[in-house]
Amino acid sequence: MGDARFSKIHIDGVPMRRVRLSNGAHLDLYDTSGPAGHDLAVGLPRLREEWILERGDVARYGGRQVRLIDDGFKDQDAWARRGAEVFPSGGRGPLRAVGAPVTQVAYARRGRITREMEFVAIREGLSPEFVRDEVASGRAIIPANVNHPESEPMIIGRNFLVKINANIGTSAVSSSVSEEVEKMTWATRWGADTVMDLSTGRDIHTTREWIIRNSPVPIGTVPIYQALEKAGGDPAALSWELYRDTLVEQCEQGVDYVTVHAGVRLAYVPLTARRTTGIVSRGGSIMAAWCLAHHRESFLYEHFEEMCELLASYDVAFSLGDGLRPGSIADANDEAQLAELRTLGELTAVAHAHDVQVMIEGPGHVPMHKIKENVELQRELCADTPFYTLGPLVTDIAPGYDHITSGIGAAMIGWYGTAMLCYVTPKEHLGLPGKDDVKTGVITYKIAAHAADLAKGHPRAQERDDALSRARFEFRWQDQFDLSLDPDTARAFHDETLPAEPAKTAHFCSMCGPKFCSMRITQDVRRYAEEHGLSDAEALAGGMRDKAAQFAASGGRLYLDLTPAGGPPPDTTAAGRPGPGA
Ligand code: IRN
Ligand code: FE2
Repeated sequence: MGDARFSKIHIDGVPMRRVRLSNGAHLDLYDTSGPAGHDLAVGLPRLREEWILERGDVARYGGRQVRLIDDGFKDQDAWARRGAEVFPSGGRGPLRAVGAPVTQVAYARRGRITREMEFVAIREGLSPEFVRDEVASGRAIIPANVNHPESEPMIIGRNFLVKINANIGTSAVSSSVSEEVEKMTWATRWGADTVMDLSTGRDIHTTREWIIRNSPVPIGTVPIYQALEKAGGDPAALSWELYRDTLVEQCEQGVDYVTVHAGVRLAYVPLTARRTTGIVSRGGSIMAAWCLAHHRESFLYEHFEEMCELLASYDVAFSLGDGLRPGSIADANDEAQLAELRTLGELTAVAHAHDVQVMIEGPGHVPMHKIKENVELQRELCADTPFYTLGPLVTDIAPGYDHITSGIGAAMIGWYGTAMLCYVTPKEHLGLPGKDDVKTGVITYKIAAHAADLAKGHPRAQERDDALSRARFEFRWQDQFDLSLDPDTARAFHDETLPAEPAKTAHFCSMCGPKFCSMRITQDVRRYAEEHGLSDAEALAGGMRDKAAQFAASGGRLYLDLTPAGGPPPDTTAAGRPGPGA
């Protein structure tokens, strides 16, 4: 998309993608792709650094990053080694609060509008006061770790644009650091609002360092994954101390929000015994295994207040994990799921009391008729905090197509008020997503989120649809491509059948051919009406008669006016000509 019809512009410092239309107009679109053309080994410019420092409530200290970075870089390729000299943060120690919480919610509650809130207000087209009030109430969060100054502020809440998250990350059997950085960049290019690094296996710290330093969007993680690696892969060997150290390490590095499965309590584990698919959450199953092995209450639940104090001093947000989410249609909205949700409500109140930002994770696998109840219960039990759901998949019968089964649920749940949708790729349940899967997942979820924005009546959402509809009606093909979520695919599909440049201005495409284009006929009708002083209905009748006469005169042959270079279009049989064997 690097051509002249697109450009990155800044409105009061906020990046937008300007689409220049062929009729002289333009449309500015929300843009998640971040600054272009930087050196990966140096990282992105630190947009927020000054904002953070001028507040005067954080200080640098000797963190533990440098040593860990050295460990992690043992067998990376050359570009990675070069970066090791630069990272982390130019060798400086991480920032941490010197006293009171340095969270966006703490500022908002004191009535303060931060630079982050101003940025978000421009991005969303709303007033900074509204943004502040939503954050103060806990209805929205701005994930913004003081150690991730490279991020461009964004907001997650039911009264803002619906956001989407893309999961990436290495596993023990697949993928390298550079591949994951590329996936992150790729995901934000297509519109991911946040990215979660779910790396397991080797080099977790290093992978994350590269991702954070180059990410213009907030980064989320599930710290229990790294803690489990440190425990040698044995859940029973986990401890609060090991977990806490891992959490500190990630806060120092710049992780913006963390999934914490603190709602998986010992007493809830038996509730999953008769489920069709038991516990499907990775983090949930790790915690359940720990609780059972020690026959003790979850250390995440017991040490929750300590965790709040820690997160408050970096402004890391909680994403309270749904460790007991249903993993099948049969298990949707069952007692295990709802018991956990009630506990998440209780923990929300604790986090809010500590001025920590919170959102709540939700399912999973839920049939359409049980989706609404999920949103209503979450709102009621969790004080209207942002809901962040994984899909949900509305049926289990389509492995290989779970971006679609879940995209349906995502659109519905977004419409009911879910603030962020965690994407599902076609590889779900089958394997680790590659680059193509990441793009498919992101585009699918942009569709779901945008459909929800439209249904919720967001004026900016409608604007884009109207612009594209007009371009389609006026046969401005280039504009139609440029306004679409995936211009490359739209253009490629069009060009498959009509590749010639004149076809980009033609008043038809190969779907209907020149004579059967409804939009062209409508335009002809309007012109006919103007010329003959008729009403639209009269003109339509007249126009259709004329068309019928023309068609009959042509002997019923289509594509009279245009035979593209390289032979006739392949779908002429569809237009009534005899097919093979006829
Ligand atoms: C989102 C909503 N519910 C779950 N998610 C995401 O699932 C969560 O944010 C994380 O990215 C991913 C893996 O979570 P589990 O399987 O460890 O629960
Ligand atoms: Fe699943």
